[in-house]
Amino acid sequence: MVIFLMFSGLFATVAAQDKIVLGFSQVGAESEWRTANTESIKNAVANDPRIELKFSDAQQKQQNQIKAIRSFIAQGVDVISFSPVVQTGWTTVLEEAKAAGIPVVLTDRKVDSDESLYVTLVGSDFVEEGRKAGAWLAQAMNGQANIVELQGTVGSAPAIDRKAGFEQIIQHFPNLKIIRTQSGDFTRSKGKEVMESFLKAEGENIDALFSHNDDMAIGAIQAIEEYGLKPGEDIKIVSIDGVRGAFEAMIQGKLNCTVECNPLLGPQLVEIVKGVVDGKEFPKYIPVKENIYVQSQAKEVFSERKY
Ligand code: GZL
Repeated sequence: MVIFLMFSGLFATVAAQDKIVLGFSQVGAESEWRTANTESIKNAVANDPRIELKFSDAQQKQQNQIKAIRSFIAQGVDVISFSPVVQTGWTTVLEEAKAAGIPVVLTDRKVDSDESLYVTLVGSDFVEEGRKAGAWLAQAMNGQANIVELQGTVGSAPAIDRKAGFEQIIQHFPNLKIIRTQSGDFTRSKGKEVMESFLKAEGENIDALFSHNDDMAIGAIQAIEEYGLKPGEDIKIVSIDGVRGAFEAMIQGKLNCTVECNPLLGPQLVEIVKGVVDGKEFPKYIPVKENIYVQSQAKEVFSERKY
């Protein structure tokens, strides 16, 4: 009997040590992309008996993410992970996590803090996404267009880097000009509102729209139609994410191109978290594989899309 108790105690100890509590702070629920990203993370954790998830939605506010990370530290979770809503302002809380001996894994977006404060970042190359969008538009417009730009959340890595990548390409075409640019905060409603102001100011002078995500592009499509122009024809549109709504808009001929930004990071994150606990080494950046899709492909690809 004593031996059995010893073994069951030993087993329980091993089992307890094996359990991993992961604290995850998500940006919010601002877009189809974010919804798919959250679903991917929750599903991957649900399918792994080793991991218990503590999930927090920051409603796109940095102070809420910092509060959640501090709460995870106080609870003594095993690993902290988050998608930073903006690039700056994380060093203090990351130093607190380090002092508490809790490893941090970044997903989706980078931070400006020293890379010694986190294990790795798993996410997309936003500069490359911007370059792909610029290259497609330059070719589609034969190097000549007045472009309006809907930027993502001010200060966020995707907004900063997608703009940089897009401009790296169009700077080579003197007749490709960004005539208006403003943030639509990655949401459909704000994208529509800003596009309405662009149309009021520039009207038929606009040849093309570059939107940092599909949700703002879908909002802009509504504004263009309400203004009396044909989106995808009078105004060519290229955006980023590759969400279901973008494929539906391409099938309707209202969007011309979407650059994929893969939100399905859940399985990769789960493997990284287990690896971190098990003492594995990781590179500071783990890229995600992505494509680009144009209108002519939309119908055949749509049924295979996973988000
Ligand atoms: C990109 C991600 C961006 C998406 C938007 O990895 O951070 O945030 O492009 C989302 O749709 O809101």
